[in-house]
Amino acid sequence: MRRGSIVRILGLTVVFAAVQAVVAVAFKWLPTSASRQMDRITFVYWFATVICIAIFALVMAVIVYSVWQFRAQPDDESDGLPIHGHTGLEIGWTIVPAILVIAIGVVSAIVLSQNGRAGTNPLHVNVTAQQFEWSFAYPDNKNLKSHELVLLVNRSTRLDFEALDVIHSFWVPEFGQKQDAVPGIHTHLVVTPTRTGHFTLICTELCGLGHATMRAAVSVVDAAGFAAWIKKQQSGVGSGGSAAFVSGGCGGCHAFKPAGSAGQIGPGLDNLEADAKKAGQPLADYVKQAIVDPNAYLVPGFQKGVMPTTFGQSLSPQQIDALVKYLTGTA
Ligand code: HEC
Ligand SMILES: [Cu+2]
Repeated sequence: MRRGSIVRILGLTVVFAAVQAVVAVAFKWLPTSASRQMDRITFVYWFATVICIAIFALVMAVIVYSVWQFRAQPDDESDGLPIHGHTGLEIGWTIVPAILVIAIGVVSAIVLSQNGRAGTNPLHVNVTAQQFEWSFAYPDNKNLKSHELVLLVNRSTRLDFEALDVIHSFWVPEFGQKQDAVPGIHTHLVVTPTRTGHFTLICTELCGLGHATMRAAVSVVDAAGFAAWIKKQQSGVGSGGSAAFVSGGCGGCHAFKPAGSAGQIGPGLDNLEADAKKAGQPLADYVKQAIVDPNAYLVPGFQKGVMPTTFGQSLSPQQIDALVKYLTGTA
């Protein structure tokens, strides 16, 4: 009888574990990893998941078996047996979970410490977060500035964060990690991309009205691609309007044919004349105001406070004039 019970409980355990294993494997719960750090985190997930599946299946099997096997008959009004516990069982269900939880803790601590290591020669990128855009500076490459995060495949990168206004948070789902950018505090994160491709950086800390639009393109490239990108960026940095359009990150939010950009967060900039007319302003004044004081006039259908209000300071007067000429087609 006792042996029969154990066999039945084990049988139920196997069935429950199989159902859970199917649920765990059949769905794509996480994005496909693109960093060494996420590979390690994924290992921790599976390590903990396998343990959880086993324990949950066993507990469910014991409960279901007991409910079914030891239920009272309809006319049975008698008391249950006076049982005072089972010391062996209690020691067992204390020690086994303790060992498992400690194991998960140790594995997690090892992964956390490995993920924090940048190695001896990381690429450095300074990340600036502000309402509502990301910008990146490359101190190893003459402090080159960009609104696209370009990383090298298989090269560890140390990202150092700075926030200019409120708390933002860096998250590229395929990299598997999140890191807050907090005003007044220096935070950092190590990323070692493992495959080339295009990803999206998402702000994952509710930071204001434009939070949902606070995204940036991330590209992982090989060494040749990186060198070519650096060269192209450095040659593009001048005082021209097209260069200011790139360095200002305007294309991330605006579609503008001459720049080949396709951003969808702000209005398209190919028909500014009509908008200036609607606002009742001369074209050049209208465009200049839209850049230095975006909230002064809102394009119908768009919200206040999404376009950064800092361009009046971050761009030089020459750059702003060049931008206005570029956007109005009078360059
Ligand atoms: C984070 C997204 C974002 C960025 C970056 C951004 N803008 Fe905007 N922009 C908007 C939004 C949203 C609007 C519409 C709301 C408004 O009028 O302020 C807008 C409006 C405009 C307008 C008025 C458009 C029209 O149809 O009348 C101009 C011109 C403009 N932006 C130029 C620029 C330039 C130049 C840059 C780069 C220096 C830039 N923007 C960067 C989001 C952005
Ligand atoms: Cu944000």
